[in-house]
Amino acid sequence: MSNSDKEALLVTGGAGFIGSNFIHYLLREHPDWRLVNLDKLTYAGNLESLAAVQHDPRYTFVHGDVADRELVDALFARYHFDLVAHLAAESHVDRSILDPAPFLETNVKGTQVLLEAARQYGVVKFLQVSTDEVYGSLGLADPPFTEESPLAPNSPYSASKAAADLLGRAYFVTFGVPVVTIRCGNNYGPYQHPEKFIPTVILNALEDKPVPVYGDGLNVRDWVHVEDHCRALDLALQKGQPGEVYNIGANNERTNLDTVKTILRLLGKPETLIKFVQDRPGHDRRYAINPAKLMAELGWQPQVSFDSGLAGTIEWYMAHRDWWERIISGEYLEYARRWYGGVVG
Ligand code: NAD
Ligand code: TDX
Repeated sequence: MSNSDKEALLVTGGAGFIGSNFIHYLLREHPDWRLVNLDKLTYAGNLESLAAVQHDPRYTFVHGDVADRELVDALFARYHFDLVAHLAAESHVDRSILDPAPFLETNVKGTQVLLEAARQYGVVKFLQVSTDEVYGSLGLADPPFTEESPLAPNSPYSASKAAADLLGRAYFVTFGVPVVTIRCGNNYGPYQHPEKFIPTVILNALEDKPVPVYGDGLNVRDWVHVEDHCRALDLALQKGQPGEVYNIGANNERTNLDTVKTILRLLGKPETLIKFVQDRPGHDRRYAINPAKLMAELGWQPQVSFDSGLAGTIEWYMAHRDWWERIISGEYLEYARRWYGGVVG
């Protein structure tokens, strides 16, 4: 562990949506912490989201794969991490349906490599950033997921996340690695890749293009603003009990159709843009999360209402056209090559 009085934190997947928000959050909230961001810069990683902090002396970027054991060992040996926040993942359900293999490599093997390094080198806390999708799908009348709900993943993505969570559990029980697992519902906010639902709706509507809604549009998601997720991750790193699981939800259940209609209304666009398209195979019908444990034990409260969070997110995408246009055109990969000076793929 770190010899200095400053906390040394490894963030994996810090160039992604939640990871980049979390790095901005941590540098703001914890002026004394030193952060290392290990990210492979897949299509989902974007260093432009971190341009404002790239020269901050408290922040180091390492381009690499969490499943690369030699690299991960070298980083633990060099930086003596106190804390690990493991966010790196293949995260898009649709891609896991097209090709599950990278999900096993990154989400399962990558997690095991990090857990093993944490076991060998010792850490104060290992935060496994998981998802509500490991619990599967709810019927409309079912109570929200609790930490006791059985794991019943339905997509290759959620199965790989459940496998990673179970490895975390095993490393805690067998080896005493202080793993805390946190499972959040759907996030939204700045820096989310345009392939995900809310950015897809905003960007297509802004361009007057059809907005694709899967199936009948009545699937329900329980939305959490990324800032509220970041505050929960911070609390879990500092106060979470090893071996425990915490669910995060903000009581924001909406059908996809409601969400689309709200965004179209906020943008002043017609509902005729809605285009019902073929459903996702195995599409989970409803997620809803009971966050009572996180609230009672760690003192978390959501602070961003869905209405204000959605309006702020729309404003952010309107003000950052350059950020998303460069993703759509692929130019952000060029930026990464220049900044890192290496191969990005
Ligand atoms: P994202 O796809 O936006 O970002 C993932 C990041 O991980 C990218 O920067 C990517 O380059 C990096 N990465 C991928 N494979 C890697 C590898 N092998 N080695 C190192 N880096 C790698 O994902 P996100 O939406 O920010 O999600 C972050 C985490 O939070 C994931 O673990 C996800 O399962 C979880 N989660 C996401 C949501 C959500 O709504 N987005 C909700 C709950 C939980
Ligand atoms: O174009 C679309 N049209 C549409 O109707 C897209 C991209 C999605 N959808 C639907 C599918 C889902 O019901 O919208 C809902 C949300 O879809 P995604 O943004 O793909 O998210 P989801 O599959 O719910 O998973 C997300 O939340 C949990 C994240 O991608 C995961 O990483 C996280 O674990």
